[in-house]
Amino acid sequence: MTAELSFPPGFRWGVSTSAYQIEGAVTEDGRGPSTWDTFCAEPGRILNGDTGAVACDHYHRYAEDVALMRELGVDTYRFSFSWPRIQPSGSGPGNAAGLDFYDRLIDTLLGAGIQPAPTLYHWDTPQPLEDVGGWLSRDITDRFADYASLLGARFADRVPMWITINEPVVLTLMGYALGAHAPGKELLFDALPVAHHQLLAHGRAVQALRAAGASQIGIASNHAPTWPASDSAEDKEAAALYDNLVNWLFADPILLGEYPNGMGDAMPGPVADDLAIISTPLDFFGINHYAPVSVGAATGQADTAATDGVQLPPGLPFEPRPLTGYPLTDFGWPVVPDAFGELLRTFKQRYGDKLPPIYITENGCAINDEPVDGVVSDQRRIDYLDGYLRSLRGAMDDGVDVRGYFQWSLLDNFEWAAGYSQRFGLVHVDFETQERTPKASYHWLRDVIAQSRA
Ligand code: GBH
Repeated sequence: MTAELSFPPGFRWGVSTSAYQIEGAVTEDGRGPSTWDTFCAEPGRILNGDTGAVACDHYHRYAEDVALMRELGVDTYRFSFSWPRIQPSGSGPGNAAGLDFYDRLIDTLLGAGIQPAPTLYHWDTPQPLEDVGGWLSRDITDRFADYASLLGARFADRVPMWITINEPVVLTLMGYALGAHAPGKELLFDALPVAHHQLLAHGRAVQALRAAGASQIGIASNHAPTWPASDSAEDKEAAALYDNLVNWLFADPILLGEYPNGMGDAMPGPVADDLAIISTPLDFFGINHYAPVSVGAATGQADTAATDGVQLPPGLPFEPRPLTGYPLTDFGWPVVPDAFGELLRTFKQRYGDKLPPIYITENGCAINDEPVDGVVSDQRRIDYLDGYLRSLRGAMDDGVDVRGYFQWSLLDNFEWAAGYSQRFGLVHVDFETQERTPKASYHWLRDVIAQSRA
């Protein structure tokens, strides 16, 4: 079966993680508090009261984890810098011990022949910045530009690929509009400035990194093909609005220099000047993709799988509906390989020659199989990856320029509001003992990568 999964020479294979989800060591070596430490401490926020305080203890076990990557055969590792480890108060000079950790990690990766591809920000804001307004305040864009300069100055000589921000849509919706992620605000449409400030921070970080000598700079943006629940005009209109809010509100400003459908009017300005910065050309566009979503006009029967269990407030002009007829992952997300190719073709169609090369910066699924006699037989993850990789390959045959695929995730880890209940890893982690057990899907992907290089 895997023989047909052939990819062009030079196609990059990677795995992705993020700091708060794997590192642990949240009070060590001068790390400051983050919004996620705060959020996890609030009763009822995270399933089972889980926190990222220990997570995969990657802060101490990074060498073992890099060895697992090397054995898997990936050439790229996407991780994130913990902002509160580097600037504990959110501004000022770098914390030496925090920077040293990333020196060790980066040097270990390079020694193993693996290209580091760090993300500057994967949702863990230094708490002192949140205390003065967080992403609702324009000031954070200055702080983020300084943070990017600091990282560029320190690491540009050894880091060949950079990602500014992970999924600005999820921070906006889950963090500030619906309150399911840190910082837990429920502002609904008043959260829109959070989108604009992240986009502006992204553009300023691209410029700061380039000024520091970095090259190969992009973003990791989450996208879901949005399908009208029916052919009715009401459902189509609701789906189009949702599509603009979750997909194009974030990609259009970056790739076209404009907001979709006049949505810029809702943004804090000077919007036109900001858009010139936001659309600073990128070396690549990173797409995170998991599943499509079906959307219809509001009827009060919203499906909460599409909002990761969050009940949408009444009064919204749209609602996600169950997408029936597909297998579900253990998180309840539908498995629809064809939607991946559709998404990539949509990007090519929408942006044409304004679209830089694409990297898939995340794709994967929660399949919660446990070890039996030391073996994790996660055949459903293999089926998911096989289907999605073939769909991706088909889009490449249709002319979409995809340069690499980074699977989410190397390890089972802290899955945000779901705590440790959802396992996305190719490697099983026993969170009592920290024992790592490569799953069947790890061995399967290792073979796919090896064959694609043969
Ligand atoms: C990513 O978020 C995150 O970057 C990463 O930290 C996280 O661990 C990983 O994914 C797994 O969750 O419409 O049925 O697809 C992805 C966030 C996932 C949010 C899909 C919306 C919709 C469910 N998105 N989710 S569905």
